[in-house]
Amino acid sequence: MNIERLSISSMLNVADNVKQPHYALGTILPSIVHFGAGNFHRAHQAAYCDALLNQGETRWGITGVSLRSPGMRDNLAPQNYLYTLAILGEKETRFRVIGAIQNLLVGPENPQAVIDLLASEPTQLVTTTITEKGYYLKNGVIDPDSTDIANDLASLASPKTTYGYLAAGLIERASRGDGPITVMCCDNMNAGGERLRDGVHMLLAKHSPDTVNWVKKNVAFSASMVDRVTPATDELLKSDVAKELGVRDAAPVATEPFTQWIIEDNFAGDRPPFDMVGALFVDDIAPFERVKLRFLNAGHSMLAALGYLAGDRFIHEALKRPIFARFTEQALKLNVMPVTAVPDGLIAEHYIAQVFARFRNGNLPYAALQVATDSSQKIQQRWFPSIDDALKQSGDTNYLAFAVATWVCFIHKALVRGDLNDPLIGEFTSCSSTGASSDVLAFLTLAGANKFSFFSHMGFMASVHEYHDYINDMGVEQAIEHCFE
Ligand code: CS2
Repeated sequence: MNIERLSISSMLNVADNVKQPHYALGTILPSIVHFGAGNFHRAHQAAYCDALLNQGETRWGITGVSLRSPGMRDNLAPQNYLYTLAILGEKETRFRVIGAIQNLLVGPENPQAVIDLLASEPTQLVTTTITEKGYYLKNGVIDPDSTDIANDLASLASPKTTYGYLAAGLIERASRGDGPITVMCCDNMNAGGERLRDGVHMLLAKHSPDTVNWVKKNVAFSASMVDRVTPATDELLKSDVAKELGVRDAAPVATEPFTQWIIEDNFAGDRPPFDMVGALFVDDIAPFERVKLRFLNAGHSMLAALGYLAGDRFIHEALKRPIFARFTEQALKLNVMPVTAVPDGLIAEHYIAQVFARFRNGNLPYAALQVATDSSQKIQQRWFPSIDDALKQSGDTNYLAFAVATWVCFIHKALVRGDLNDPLIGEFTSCSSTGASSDVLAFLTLAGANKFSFFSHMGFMASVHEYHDYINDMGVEQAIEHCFE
């Protein structure tokens, strides 16, 4: 397409009906450093920052850091880091140009630049969307044997992990005597702030025990609950954006109208006034994280496995099958709800209904395989704690047992078809059998189930095996019909 590329200079040509930054592009102070500037971050946190900048809060620009690939930087640098957010509602689509990202660093190209930035006085807040696998957890704790963690334990000269960059940056910040700073998790994690703190302390103990006290006094490790369904970008989006804006964008993002950000009010550096633009500061983040993971993300992962087994490409397609919609809703209402404390004022049934309405948005197709990416890391937070709680309280766990069985079948089928995208793909490949029941134990062990009590609960595991066999014998829809209808 022979049209101009989106950039500060071509902004003048962007169609008037597209919402654009009101602030002077190029004059923003980036006091936030963000690890993992992928689509989710660009649709969520960067949109909040953009709204703040529009209100005149011109300190809260972002410098992004990519830990591996230069792809996003290569797409955005020629555009002065501007990009389009396409907000796709069921009936209406809106476009908005976001200018909150000021720069994007690629860690491996110049690790010292990232370390210096973390140490520099104007940096007040560091945030992360590095996905579950970026925390290197094995059975709930940071795995010192993973190659990347071992690299950072050996030396912080060229860190491979976010923990490594943070530790190196904080050592430098402490030695310069620069001020306090907040590190905040924006991933779908339980107690994400504590995990970041643990990783940093593990590396400090090795490399700079003297810095530990400074960190205890000057760094807040905080967490937040982030929510906005944001699929991967496809070519159709790029051409829709070009038509609408009249300029070309190599990296637009599509997202839904809904957005939510609940932030643990635990800051050491200056606190960006995100509450001015719709975020909520709370003292206790745990119930919010729990609700999101156990209902929204848990339901997503169920629909992804069910849909994949039935041949659906997208979540909204899986939800069009009444049997899957009913199954997932019952799983959340009958198995998860009774054992999940929700924040004051939230009604779980309403929350679930809203989640389903969002998932049904066919204008924003979300691939089942995207949700199923890294599922071995996801289900240990999304499903396993609910199962243990339900067993402890003698609650119903049949739907969750069936969900676990569908996941085992999903891994097997995705392996065979070459569709599996998971950090443990090598391990899954070497222990996979021919779809037999032994997969159940082997796969669940890889997903960290042995740390949970359900794994040694004979009744629960017998159900998983039984459901697994039904699914293999009769297909997933008939198996649900046979077992639950
Ligand atoms: C999804 C989430 O891909 C996934 O695993 O469950 O990314 C989900 O879309 C977001 O958490 C919504 O906020």
